[in-house]
Amino acid sequence: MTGKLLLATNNKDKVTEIKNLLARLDIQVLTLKDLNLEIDVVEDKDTLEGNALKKASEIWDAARIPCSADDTGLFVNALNGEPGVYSSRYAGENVSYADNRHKLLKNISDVPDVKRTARFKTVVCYYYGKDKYTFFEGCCEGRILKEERGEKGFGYDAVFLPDGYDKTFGELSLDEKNKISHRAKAFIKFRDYLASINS
Ligand code: ITT
Repeated sequence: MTGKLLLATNNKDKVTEIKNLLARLDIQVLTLKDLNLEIDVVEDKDTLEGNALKKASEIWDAARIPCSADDTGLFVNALNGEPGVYSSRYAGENVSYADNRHKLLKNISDVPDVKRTARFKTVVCYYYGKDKYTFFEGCCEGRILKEERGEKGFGYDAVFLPDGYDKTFGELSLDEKNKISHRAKAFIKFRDYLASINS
């Protein structure tokens, strides 16, 4: 595929992962920073799809370049799916990743190991023209540990142990996380779609 793709995110950790995932495509991957675009889309929808579409469409309106936005949440079964869509501001507005992790660990401190199951889910919205868009999704099942392990990754990575692994996302390298993560699964579907429509 040739052409441009604008990553509609202000999260530099996500940019690193997504650039790695799309590296093999013949495409110019641009960031908001590359275009000096300062846009902070308010994520006020109550679904990942709603927020991903809102981010992608508002940034397409501003840049008129095909763009992808992903919205991701960590859904913890013992907390009825919290923090879910509200993962970035679980501990309040303008909080750190660590604040969110601490609140999560506190809220499930009494939950026994077998009930600490959780999943990350990512929805990617590819927006390529006025009201022209499509979605791709990916999930990763795992469980929440009782304490943090590892300094790699970002967000809730240090407390999430993916099923079948003895290392948390905070202990896995970027390449290892990008083989199994929610975002990887969604972006690999997206990458294959882009490759297929341009082959
Ligand atoms: P943009 O909306 O600008 O893309 P964001 O940080 O708000 O950035 P999301 O809404 O997709 O991104 O993600 C919500 C939060 O979920 C994010 O701030 C992290 O705390 C957490 N998160 C997302 N992806 C994650 C991952 O792969 N590993 C760990 N935590 C993640």
